[in-house]
Amino acid sequence: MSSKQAIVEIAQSLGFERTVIGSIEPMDAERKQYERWLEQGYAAGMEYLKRNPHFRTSPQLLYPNSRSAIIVSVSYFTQPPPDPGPRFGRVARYAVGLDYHPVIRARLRELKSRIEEKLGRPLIAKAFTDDVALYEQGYAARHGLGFSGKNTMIIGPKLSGSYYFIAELFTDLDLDADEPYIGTCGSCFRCGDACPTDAITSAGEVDANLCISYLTIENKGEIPFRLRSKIGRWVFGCDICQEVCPYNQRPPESPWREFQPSSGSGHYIDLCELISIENDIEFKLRFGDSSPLRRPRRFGLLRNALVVLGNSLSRSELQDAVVDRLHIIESLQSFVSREENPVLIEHAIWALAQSADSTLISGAMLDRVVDPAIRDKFSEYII
Ligand code: B12
Ligand code: SF4
Ligand code: SF4
Repeated sequence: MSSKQAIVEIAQSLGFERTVIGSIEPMDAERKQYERWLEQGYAAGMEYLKRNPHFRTSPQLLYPNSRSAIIVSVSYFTQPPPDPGPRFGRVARYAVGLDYHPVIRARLRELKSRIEEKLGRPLIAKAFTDDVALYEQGYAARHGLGFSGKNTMIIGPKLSGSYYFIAELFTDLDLDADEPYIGTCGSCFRCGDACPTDAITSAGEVDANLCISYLTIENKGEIPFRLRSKIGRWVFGCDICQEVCPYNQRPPESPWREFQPSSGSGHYIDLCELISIENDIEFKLRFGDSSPLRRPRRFGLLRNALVVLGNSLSRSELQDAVVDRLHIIESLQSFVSREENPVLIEHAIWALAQSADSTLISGAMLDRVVDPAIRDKFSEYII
């Protein structure tokens, strides 16, 4: 058995679904693609992506001494339970369990030890996933992990779909690199048609300024008014462009306990409980060190929760769900009375304003909105 075949088998036994080998050649064509994306302003406020595209497409610079990389995928797919009701927000599948970064790095270290045992020699190797300056999707597509779909996800062969993470183990092994996998979306554009914010261009690019995943996770400021209703129930991330993809009709379930909803916050999170978190210390206690939901911090996660609660209040079917409606309204009103952050106060008043009932917002509440332009806008909602 060749070293490559042995590596693929060991990776599979650890739960990595697909394994390909990457070279350390510069990725010139991918750099052009990446720079074009940046030039169009699609990176939004993610400043780190704008620094040094040359480095992100130069695997040879990533880890000195490496001669190739073992590129792997692992599924994070789990099926959500039935919708528990309007005061709950939806969490994207990749985040329902534990933060994938340390989990995958630990498994890659295990992969390294097992390869060392098999080859009978120590490896010079380093594990990466997402946290490094590497254009991972370009790298994965270049070496056949899958093809780049119009939703920009790397879609694996044989209906394995796109619900998986990409990770790499750079090593000093001299292995033959794999060729690209040829796949196609054909004339399909379901993802673009289904995207609530039209973030996917017809050329198959994602404009992060419009993407719910960016708006709810990476965005450090307010959520623009015009996009709030389009966020729907998504309190953290978004899976719509993957849910509608025909390649994702029967995705393999995640093999790892760490990515199961029972290991983390789960598919739905109680938003009234979330907005009762009063400060950063309470937030840290609630989410600890291993939840992906801590990334936008208290400010970002509560901002998202307020938008989703507003969207729930605006839904006509909620007019019959009296208990939920009252609970949401009381939680929002109490939030406005005690919160200090002006941007969060504004989002909470916006949420109350989504209800058909104009008596919910008092003049005293409006006094808490610091921006006069926004205050004027809200005054339309009170009698
Ligand atoms: C920044 C980032 C984001 C941003 C921007 C997303 C984007 N599409 O660029 C935001 C916050 C929006 C985001 C969201 C998500 N992300 Co993200 N993200 C990244 C990150 C850090 C960099 C991505 C990047 O370089 N974008 C820049 C542009 C240039 O790349 P691009 O999307 O590939 O776009 C080009 C191609 O589509 C290209 N194209 C067209 N045809 C072809 C053909 C070929 C061969 C190639 C190579 C390209 C290509 O045209 C575009 C350029 O003009 C990577 C990790 C990493 N270090 O690389 C994870 C990563 C891409 N994200 C990931 C995930 C899981 C998600 C979400 C599903 C999470 C969620 N559920 O909310 C969503 C999906 C949204 C979407 N449809 O893209 C996974 C994707 C795994 C996979 N199977 O592909 C990655 C790889 C992390 C990981 N290690 O697993 N993400
Ligand atoms: S993640 Fe959601 S908002 Fe972003 S491109 Fe996909 S469907 Fe659109
Ligand atoms: S939904 Fe259609 S167009 Fe979009 S990625 Fe899947 S196959 Fe491609």
